[in-house]
Amino acid sequence: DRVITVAVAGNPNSGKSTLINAIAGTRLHVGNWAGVTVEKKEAQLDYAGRKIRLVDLPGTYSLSPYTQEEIVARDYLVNERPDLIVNVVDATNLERNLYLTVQLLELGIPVVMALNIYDEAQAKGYEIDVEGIEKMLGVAVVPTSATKKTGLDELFKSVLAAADDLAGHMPRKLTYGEDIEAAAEQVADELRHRNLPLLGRYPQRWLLLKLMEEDSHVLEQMKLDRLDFLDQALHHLKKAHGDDMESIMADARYSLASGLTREVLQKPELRQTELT
Ligand code: GDP
Ligand code: K
Repeated sequence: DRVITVAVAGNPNSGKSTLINAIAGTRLHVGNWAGVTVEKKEAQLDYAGRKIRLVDLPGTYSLSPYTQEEIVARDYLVNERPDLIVNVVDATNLERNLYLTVQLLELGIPVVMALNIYDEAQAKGYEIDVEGIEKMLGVAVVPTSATKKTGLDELFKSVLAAADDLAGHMPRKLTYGEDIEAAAEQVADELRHRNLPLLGRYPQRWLLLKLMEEDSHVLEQMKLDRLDFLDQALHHLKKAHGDDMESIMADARYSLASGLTREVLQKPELRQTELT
């Protein structure tokens, strides 16, 4: 029987460790990621007669190429291509957590969201439109509480359902605004005309967005020192926004994350102080 590889990704303090411990317990193996002092936790699980390999990625806020944790997480996702990603999201910090979610969706790998710390969100009176998140992102969303061990069965059911139909669980392609998408088209066009090394090796949308960001790590790996075509395609965008590409792309992702949060999260009204 095929082993389903599931990468677990999330922000620091999303409860990822607690969740993985609750799921895997003593079957967890702890080591290090190759070449770095970042802890690697893995577990082989049997669930409903299926074999699942869980790989815990370092907690990160982003998939930029700056911290060791970010590099480990993104290299794993891009190079190893797990069957799916469980994205652990802190339901009490939806907007910030969705910034990473947006980046995970760029990879074109099916995502199941564990909407964790859901108990606390409920205690705070937050109303979260779970189905709304599912519809807008094209991912399955399961409310969980890692500390109370609730929602874990449902999470695994969703993981297996996605594993059985990976193609049917591809996330929605999020668009980043007209001018960015137009420039992306231009870059994509240029790429098609060039026989670049490693072009076929990366997820295409992810690669395109990383090139747009002028991501140093990707440019280096692709041995792209001649960036004239990127410069041309991005010149207007940079001028119009008065910013560098990295900030422009980060803003686009933040505005997606905050727009989504506005749609799906209702916090209780702050009570007006009664003056009578
Ligand atoms: P990590 O950094 O993502 O691995 O987060 P941890 O697993 O260390 O959890 C961070 C904090 O959140 C700890 O104090 C946990 O006890 C708490 N926590 C984790 N999951 C939940 C949850 O589902 N509900 C509540 N209320 N607290 C949680
Ligand atoms: K922690």
